[in-house]
Amino acid sequence: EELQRWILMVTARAPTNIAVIKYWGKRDEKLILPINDSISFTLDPDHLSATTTVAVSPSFTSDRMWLNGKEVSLGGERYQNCLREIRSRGNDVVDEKNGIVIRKEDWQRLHLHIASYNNFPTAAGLASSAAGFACLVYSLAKLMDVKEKYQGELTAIARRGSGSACRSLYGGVVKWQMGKETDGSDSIAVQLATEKHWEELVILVAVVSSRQKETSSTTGMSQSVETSELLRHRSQEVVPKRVLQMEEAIANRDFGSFAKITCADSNQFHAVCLDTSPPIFYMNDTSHRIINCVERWNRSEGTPQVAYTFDAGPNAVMYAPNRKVAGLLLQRLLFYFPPDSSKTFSSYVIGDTSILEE
Ligand code: 2P0
Repeated sequence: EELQRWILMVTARAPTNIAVIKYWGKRDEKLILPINDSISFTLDPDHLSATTTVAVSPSFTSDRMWLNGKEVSLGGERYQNCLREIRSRGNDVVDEKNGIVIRKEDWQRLHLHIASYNNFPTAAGLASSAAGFACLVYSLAKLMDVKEKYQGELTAIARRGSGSACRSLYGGVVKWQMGKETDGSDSIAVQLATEKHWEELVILVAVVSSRQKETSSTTGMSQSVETSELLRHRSQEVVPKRVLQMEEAIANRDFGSFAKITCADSNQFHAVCLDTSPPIFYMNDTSHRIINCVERWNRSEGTPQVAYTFDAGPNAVMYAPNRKVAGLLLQRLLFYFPPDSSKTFSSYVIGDTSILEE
């Protein structure tokens, strides 16, 4: 009995990622298999990341999870799929110093406690599921000493939590290849370039509204697949070519091409949302003003200075080629959205990531 009073834990951190070629639409909703490839940049873990501690102990009587200090249900199918897939791959874990011996088959009966925190407000409408599920899968894999049988196996498990989560298991530039198998074994993320590849690039996040979005990504993309003809054209004709162009632009650090493709892909994604029945509106007036501001600046310079991209919400993410241009961008944003306006727009800069808050 005395020997059973132990707890073993692992803590890990995973950042969120921002897609420049968007994932929108599933061909298999249960396995979370997409209808096109997507490409994203994983952010620096100091900002917009999830930190998760997973613990196992013979004294735990059920699997439990706390998110930002509040207990949440693990009953959902996505959590259950991730837990089951990781558990079935668990290995023997022996901690001789503390006399802990866990056999691989024990993972099926031992219970887990999971505590996860986001270092950014969940309510800010910035993707938290990507960082959250990537971090959960990674920390559980460490705890249970899971070894990948093939490169990217863990990304395929994170994908079962949330599609975009598979891209957060790697840093730098990551491609989620849609794959062609029906079991999803080849629908994995691959790293296209490390974080060292394009170090001068600055990513700026402007929080336009912290209101929760009305249509979840999961629901929205399902409605788009059902009703949008533009999405069929996008996934079959546009994205395959765009992915190749984007890979080339990134490999060459060609900011002009990168910016053009990034903006075009964001705009087509939001056009697909409008083409959905009933239409989905993720951007608001402020989002549109930011697009205008960037487009006018880019046009006046004759070559793209910055790129913008918007996900399933009104917040803007902007890419600048270096700190100097990022500074000029921030100046422009502060001019158009002054901090002392009646809306008490305030700004704070956290390293390379600046957040404008309404
Ligand atoms: C992306 N988004 O590529 C796109 C762009 C939103 C717009 O991935 O149903 O939360 O969990 O697979 O991953 C958001 O979708 O959806 C997303 P599920 P997810 O980043």
